[in-house]
Amino acid sequence: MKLPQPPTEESFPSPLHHPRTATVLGRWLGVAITICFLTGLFSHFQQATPGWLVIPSRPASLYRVTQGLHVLSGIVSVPLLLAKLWTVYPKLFAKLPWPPSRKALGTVLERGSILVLVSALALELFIGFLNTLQWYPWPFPFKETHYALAWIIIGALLVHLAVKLPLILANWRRTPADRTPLPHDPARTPVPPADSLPPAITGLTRRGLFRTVAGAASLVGIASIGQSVPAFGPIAVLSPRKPNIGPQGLPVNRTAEAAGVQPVDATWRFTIKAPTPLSYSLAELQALPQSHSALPIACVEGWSQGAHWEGIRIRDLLSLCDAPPNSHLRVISMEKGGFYATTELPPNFTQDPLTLLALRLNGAPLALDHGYPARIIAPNRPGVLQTKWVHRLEVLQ
Ligand SMILES: Nc1nc2c(c(=O)[nH]1)N[C@H]1C(S)=C(S)[C@@H](COP(=O)(O)O)O[C@H]1N2
Ligand SMILES: [Mo]
Repeated sequence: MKLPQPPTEESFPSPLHHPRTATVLGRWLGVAITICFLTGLFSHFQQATPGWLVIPSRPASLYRVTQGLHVLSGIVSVPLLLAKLWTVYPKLFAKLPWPPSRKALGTVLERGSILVLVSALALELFIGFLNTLQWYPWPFPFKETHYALAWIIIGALLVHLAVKLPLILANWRRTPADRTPLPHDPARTPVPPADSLPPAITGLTRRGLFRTVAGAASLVGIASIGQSVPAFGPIAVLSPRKPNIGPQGLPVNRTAEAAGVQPVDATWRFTIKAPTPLSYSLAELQALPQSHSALPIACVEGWSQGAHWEGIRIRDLLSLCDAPPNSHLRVISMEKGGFYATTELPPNFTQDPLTLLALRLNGAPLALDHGYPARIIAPNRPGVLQTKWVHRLEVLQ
């Protein structure tokens, strides 16, 4: 009895497995990954700013755009990656050159780099998407892992591009074959018995496949973009937070209850550690000159929403306590523990006139879940650094 043979590369005769398809889909995936990587780096540097880097406080909505693009390009990469993998998976069954030679070594290294690329990318997109759902079913820290994987992906991608460059260049341009349904590659199709039907003609052209994949990518994009573009909010089935749903028309990432913060009473004081230390009651803060800022909350998880804030300019507070306007500030929340209980405001954020110790949001005192009695709101910053329930500032230099 003859045992069934394992498939070989030739067992997958669809012409859609052609390097031209892989080149086009790879290009799209490459663009999405590059956007995702660069916007991700920006977000990383916002949260861990290296000494040599000064992050500007303007344009005020820059982070809203970059982080919206980060999550969008990541989500769109999922169907692109699946399509790309489908196009090239017959390669998994290609025979290794035997006996071992230098060429075989090259092939092994090339496949190793693809294995690293695909597994790192799949894991990156998976944990990134779960993070937008605030779901962390793994024992490792999300942020550090997400960041390390990004570099592994970029390294493996560069190796992959270098190895495939001749093939990519040879298939870069559109050809008439993109538009015609091609018969299965006769070289790859097993010779049929004489009395059988002729080899099947596949119905889908390459262009048809490209349109299908572009359609799928657009669909997941449109189903998630509503978390930062309010007009698409009602159809944002892939995003857990809708921009205008929440107290005072603004979503809440962490409620006061979850953060263990209690409502304050009349004994509450707001203090500043500075050359001239200051201490205010809430009524005294309310009696200081108030300024307005229209600024978005742009969460690292992708949702964002514009809002109208009212409060005291940080640089006004700095002049009241005799600190220079470009002081570096530590912001301390009443929240105990947690990653965002204390944050830092670098000089160009403290001196920006839009940066406020906000007391009011959209025409009313801050809701407890939005940081009552006082919070930081600054332009071009990730939501995680817009500290809520602030009760103390410390001038660092
Ligand atoms: N003290 C404190 N401030 C915080 C947080 C927190 O967990 N604790 N969450 C941050 C995050 S992740 C975001 S996106 C914004 C959300 O602000 P909002 O709940 O007012 O929309 O608050 C930020 N400020
Ligand atoms: Mo956030």
